[in-house]
Amino acid sequence: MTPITHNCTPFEGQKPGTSGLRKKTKVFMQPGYVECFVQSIFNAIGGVAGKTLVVGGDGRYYNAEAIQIILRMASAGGAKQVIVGQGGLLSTPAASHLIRKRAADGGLILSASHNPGGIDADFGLKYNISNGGPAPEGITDAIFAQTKSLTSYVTLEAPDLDLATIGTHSLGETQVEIVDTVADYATLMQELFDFDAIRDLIQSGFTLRFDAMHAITGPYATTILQDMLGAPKGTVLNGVPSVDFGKGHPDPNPIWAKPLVDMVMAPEGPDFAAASDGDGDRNMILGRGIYVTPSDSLAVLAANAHLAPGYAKGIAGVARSMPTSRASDRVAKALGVDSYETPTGWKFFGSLLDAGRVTLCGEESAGTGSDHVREKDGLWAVLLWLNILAQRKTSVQDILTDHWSTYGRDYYSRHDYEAVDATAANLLMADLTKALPDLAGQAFGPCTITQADQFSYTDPVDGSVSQNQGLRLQFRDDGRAVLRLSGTGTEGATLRIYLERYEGPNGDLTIETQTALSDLAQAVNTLCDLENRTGRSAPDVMT
Ligand code: VG1
Ligand code: CO
Repeated sequence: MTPITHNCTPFEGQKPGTSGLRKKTKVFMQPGYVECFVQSIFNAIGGVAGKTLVVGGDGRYYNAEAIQIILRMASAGGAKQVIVGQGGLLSTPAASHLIRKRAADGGLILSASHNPGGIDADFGLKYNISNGGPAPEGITDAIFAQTKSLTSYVTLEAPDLDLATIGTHSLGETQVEIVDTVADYATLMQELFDFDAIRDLIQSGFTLRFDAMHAITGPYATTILQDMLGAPKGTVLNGVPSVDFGKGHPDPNPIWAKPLVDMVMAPEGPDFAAASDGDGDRNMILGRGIYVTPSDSLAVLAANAHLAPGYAKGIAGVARSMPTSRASDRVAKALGVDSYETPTGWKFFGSLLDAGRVTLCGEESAGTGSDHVREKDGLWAVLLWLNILAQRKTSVQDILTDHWSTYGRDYYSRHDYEAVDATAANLLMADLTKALPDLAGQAFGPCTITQADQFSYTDPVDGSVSQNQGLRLQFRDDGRAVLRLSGTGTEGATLRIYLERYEGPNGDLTIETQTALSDLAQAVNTLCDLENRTGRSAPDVMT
């Protein structure tokens, strides 16, 4: 099989966002589109000759076709080996683990994560580096530069490979190994957590549900929770992945996973419930009668991680994205370990994890993870929660109540305005940026701004600088609002407004969240003239 060079003209807009390139599926299906982006990745990393790559995705529409394109191009580029999940399926954390375990040079992950799937929905592709984590900005910038000047790509003429059967194939000079989707990941989880204790907890009558939302965690959760930990059949809901996620929106939050939330809020609901997203890196944690806001989940996990064998020696530090609440900082301070504030997106945690500065990382968007891989990891978070519950022998509600009475409570919510007119959203951000220097001292009802700035980040390990990472408004009495535009959407602009307010251990810890934040929300609405500018009277999603 001789590699064939095809001339091409660059596609516009192949710019990786918060987590890779995400577009409408039909955009990816244009002839040459995947090829041009993959060639740009290969060029940006100095080619793939002699390299080993991991390839897999969340199984959404076009997953299988895109993988065949990648395999042919990897072979044409001289790759030594490509390791592929059976059926082309790998969750994002499992792909990260496989890259590390097999000492691969990198990997390509096919997913648009929490975005819906299907021919009329979204598709995505991203490159991860040899540490198993998303490519840092230096590399994504180089990829984007390549996409703009690309003149040709190289591929093979070869039939599709059978991805369904475990084993090794030859494609040209390249060895393609099809591996079990779940096995290596399940083994890693077994090493980190006390499976016996969790099994005993479940045996004792503790009830749980896990909603895989018709996405990639179905097979992982079924193997781990039901087969290995003995949870009864029916524990995993929507456990068979489908190309359009059962026409749902695989985003584990109170809006899109409402049936699960309703179940757990009922008096006879399960003791514990959780859900994950399209590619398996997010988690939502619920206990009977309580939704655990992701920022609190990170803080609780940091305070209790030592109860799991994998973290028994304690944690080195905690990192959170800037819009994530400061709850985890309070735990880090009490533990006497470092805390870090990074821009949004898991790619910013990699250098801290590699340097051993932090053990746990988290984002308000339902992302939590540790140094076991270099991606956030939904099922990992679920298992760490279960391990903690097995040791503490108490309810999720009690763990939170206890946590707040020790550290105080960071009331927190994110308000999303989705698919807003992009020009209007950009103008809103530009105007607010211009106004920043004059905001300190301005009052909106009971809320007075004390400080306003734009977040820019200098990576403490490699010194790289990332500007324009969100607008921060600090309020009197320890309130905070952050505004930024999403980098994962595929339609118009999504405006995210993050609201939080701290209440000390002796304050009122039982206010309903939206009520606790209503003055702040109103202040931001007035300051930004939200209703006029977005054309919306309320957010589309409140987490
Ligand atoms: C969102 C979240 C961010 C997360 C990213 C990828 O990005 O806010 O915290 O890292 O999605 O997660 P943005 O730019 O839309 O705010 V996933 O599970 O979609 O890979
Ligand atoms: Co995801």
